[in-house]
Amino acid sequence: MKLLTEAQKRQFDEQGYLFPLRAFDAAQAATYRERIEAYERSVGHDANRTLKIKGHLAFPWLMEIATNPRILDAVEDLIGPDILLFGASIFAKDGRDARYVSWHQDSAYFGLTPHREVTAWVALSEASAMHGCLRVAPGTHRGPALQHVETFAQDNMLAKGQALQGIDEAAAVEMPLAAGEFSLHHEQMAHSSLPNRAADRRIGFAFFFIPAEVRSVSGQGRATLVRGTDRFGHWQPDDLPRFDLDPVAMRQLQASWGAYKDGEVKQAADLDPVE
Ligand SMILES: O=C(O)CCC(=O)C(=O)O
Repeated sequence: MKLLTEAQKRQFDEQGYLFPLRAFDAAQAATYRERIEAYERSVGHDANRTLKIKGHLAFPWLMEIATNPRILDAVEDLIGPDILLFGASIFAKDGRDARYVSWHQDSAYFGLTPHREVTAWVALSEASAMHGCLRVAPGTHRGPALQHVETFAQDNMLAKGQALQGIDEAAAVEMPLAAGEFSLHHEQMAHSSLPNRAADRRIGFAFFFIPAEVRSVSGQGRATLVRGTDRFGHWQPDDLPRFDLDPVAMRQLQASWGAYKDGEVKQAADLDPVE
């Protein structure tokens, strides 16, 4: 084991989530936050509009977070040594912001098989219960693929406002994090978050990791080997940013976010079984 204890690994396997773990200190988190906010000032809109699905292709320093050794050590303890990063999305709520994230399973839209993806949600500012931190519904990671209603609700931060019905709110577990900490959740874990009732923003970046054996159900996707060896070749390499907002990498980012948001991406429960 590289970072986690046996008890932490067991907790993840049985419950589907783990927190809090530290990636970097609060000062480093503040530096990353400032870079996000400098980008928002320069483009004149909130980063949620653009840094989605392949958000890590916008800036080399986002790849620096994605390859943070503590994050990769924890991920390796859960999915093994050959790790690909296939995506990353920002989830930034303003202070006193009504926006929320409805209950959903990432596995419904990721199009991966088998379901071994793990998300590291990294806090770049404080994410307490008051700030609308991530919440999970323990045990839902064991499946099955649940049916989402696509609401496209205005304050819902998900692209399709996809929402699971009937999740037991009373059993939900909140995962508060300090700036620089991260949580881990399994791709089938139902998760959500409430509005931010605090004055400060709540900024998190979610990084999506898979073991190299996992493939996309919709042909050869693109991903970045961040540790170990890829002996399977299921993924073409991403166009990584050589510098901030590298146009080549940004083209890939925009194409994948556009295809996800506007395209006909179907949820798993609507597809024929592939396994
Ligand atoms: O940040 C949030 O509130 C939701 C994050 C999320 O849905 C995810 O990390 O998959």
